[in-house]
Amino acid sequence: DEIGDASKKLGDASYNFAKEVDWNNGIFLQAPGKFQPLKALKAIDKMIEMGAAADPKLLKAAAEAHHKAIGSISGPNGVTSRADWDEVNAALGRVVASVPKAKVMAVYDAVKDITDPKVPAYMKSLVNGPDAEKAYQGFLEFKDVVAKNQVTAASAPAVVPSGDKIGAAAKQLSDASYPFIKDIDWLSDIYLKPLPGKTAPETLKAIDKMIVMGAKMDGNLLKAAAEAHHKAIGSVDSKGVTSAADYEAVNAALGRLVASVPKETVMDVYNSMAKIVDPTVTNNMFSKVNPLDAVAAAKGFYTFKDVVQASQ
Ligand code: DGD
Ligand code: CLA
Ligand code: PID
Ligand code: PID
Ligand code: PID
Ligand code: PID
Ligand code: PID
Repeated sequence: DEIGDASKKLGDASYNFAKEVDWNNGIFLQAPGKFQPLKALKAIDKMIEMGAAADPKLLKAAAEAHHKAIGSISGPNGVTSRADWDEVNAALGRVVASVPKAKVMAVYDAVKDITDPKVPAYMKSLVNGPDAEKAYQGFLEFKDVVAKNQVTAASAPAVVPSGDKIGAAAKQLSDASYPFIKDIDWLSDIYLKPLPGKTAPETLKAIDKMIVMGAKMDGNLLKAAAEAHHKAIGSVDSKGVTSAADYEAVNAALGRLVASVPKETVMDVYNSMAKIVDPTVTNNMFSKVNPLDAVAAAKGFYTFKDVVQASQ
């Protein structure tokens, strides 16, 4: 396709730049300016809306391309192979082309809103400047090909299941865990801190397992889960807490999503996360909430998972 061809030209223009970026740099975990969690949540919300509008088949292909690219990483900077770099660009270009332009620009504008204007120049100062300029020029040409192939209407909204066992179990889980949800400090910057003692390549292994799980998920249920999160973000209070009803809808959507992949795929995520999440992290989280609320939530979760497993 045209986007695939254009990705080769983009690769010619940008792979030198890709090799110069230190992909393992901890700086990418930082907020790109002043820490403004509620504004950042708005930017994430725009990404969720874009993801929900995208063609599920193309999202799946993009997840697969990222998984493959993680497999060909080499060198201290963590760069993928030239061929996989091109494949990721092509896959993302196709995702972008599957949503209306306004949804893409809404992400751009919302991210711009939380990004200090000095960030781009600082990023450029870390690489060879002319290579960054060449890559940007290549991106501008690529985007014209994407725009030419872009849809004008979003894909149809998800079909949301109802009257199922997971929906009923989600009500129980949500009633049991909403007090815990209200105890959590959602506006803290602790969630942007690196995991103690873990390097980027170690963390990437766990992310890779999530990508693999995402690629196996039912596309309609993934879209439904994204829509449920978008709705939930719409009802957050000044502390970032969503309504009880929207919280329940998120749990139901995520339970159905988990049930759409094999148990081993879910356990691969859990086991790889358990390798990088030290008990000091979970204990620290626990120390900041009402312990009775956390235990009630945990009981709710371990009951819920049996219902999910039964539909898996
Ligand atoms: C937890 C899990 C929450 C941990 C929160 C921190 C996670 C941070 C994730 C880092 C993100 C990095 C990626 C994002 C970066 C993006 C960058 C671009 O507190 C365990 C041990 C292992 C815990 C770590 C693994 C967590 C994996 C969770 C899935 C990951 C999801 C993905 C996250 C990121 C992205 C999302 C999109 O399981 O877990 C607490 C448990 O810890 C406590 O241990 C459990 C035992 O495992 C279990 O066997 C049992 O003993 C239980 O139960 C206690 O404790 C007992 C009874 O058996 C129950 O019936 C019940 O009564 C209970 O007691 C009541 O207390
Ligand atoms: Mg989510 C999970 C935040 C958007 C899909 N997501 C999580 C949690 C965290 C979170 C609360 C990971 C850390 C953790 O396990 O804490 N997501 C979060 C935010 C946003 C977002 C802030 C922003 C909008 N997510 C989002 C989108 C999608 C997903 C758009 C795609 C549709 N997310 C997704 C999945 C999963 C998460 C598939 C998870 O599996 C993971 C999770 O919750 O695992 C348990 C602990 C969890 C909580 C504090 C909230 C859940 C409360 C449960 C139901 C009860 C509590 C049990 C116990 C006390 C602690 C967990 C024990 C553990 C062993 C399971
Ligand atoms: C400017 C000035 C003009 C010239 C110009 C110009 C530049 C405009 C630009 C630009 C626009 C632009 C847009 C970009 C957009 C990037 C979008 C990224 C989206 C990320 C998402 C992430 C996600 C996911 C995912 C799917 C999940 C949801 C999420 C489901 C269903 C200024 C040059 C024209 C770069 C969507 C993918 C996992 C949230 O106009 O004179 O330069 O860049 O998890 O969805 O699960
Ligand atoms: C524009 C203007 C509108 C019209 C429009 C428009 C276009 C927007 C577009 C577009 C946005 C867009 C985005 C693209 C992004 C590509 C990103 C590629 C990333 C590749 C990576 C590869 C890798 C790895 C990996 C992880 C490793 C690092 C690496 C570590 C720690 C402008 C059309 C709407 C194409 C990250 C995955 C292995 C490097 O909005 O008027 O056209 O395209 O090895 O991580 O090692
Ligand atoms: C233990 C001991 C026993 C008792 C027990 C026990 C507990 C086991 C547990 C547990 C397992 C477990 C699993 C959990 C899994 C969570 C998985 C989360 C996945 C997140 C993903 C994120 C993503 C995306 C997304 C889609 C994108 C890709 C991504 C596309 C196509 C220890 C109780 C049995 C919690 C997949 C969603 C946006 C990466 O066994 O005695 O306690 O928890 O962006 O894909 O866009
Ligand atoms: C298990 C054991 C295997 C069998 C198995 C199994 C099950 C795994 C499961 C499962 C995993 C799982 C995960 C679920 C996670 C639910 C997470 C809910 C999160 C809700 C949120 C709501 C909100 C918001 C929001 C953003 C705001 C904060 C809030 C800010 C900054 C165990 C079956 C494989 C259900 C986060 C979105 C508005 C609170 O593996 O043997 O069954 O379920 O307002 O953010 O304000
Ligand atoms: C213990 C012992 C067992 C019993 C048990 C137990 C307790 C475990 C616990 C607990 C685990 C736990 C985990 C919690 C996790 C919360 C995760 C929240 C994530 C929030 C995010 C918010 C955000 C944003 C956002 C984008 C911004 C950055 C952020 C930028 C650029 C010990 C009870 C099981 C509470 C990710 C989205 C706005 C950070 O296990 O016997 O009690 O709690 O602002 O992006 O700014």
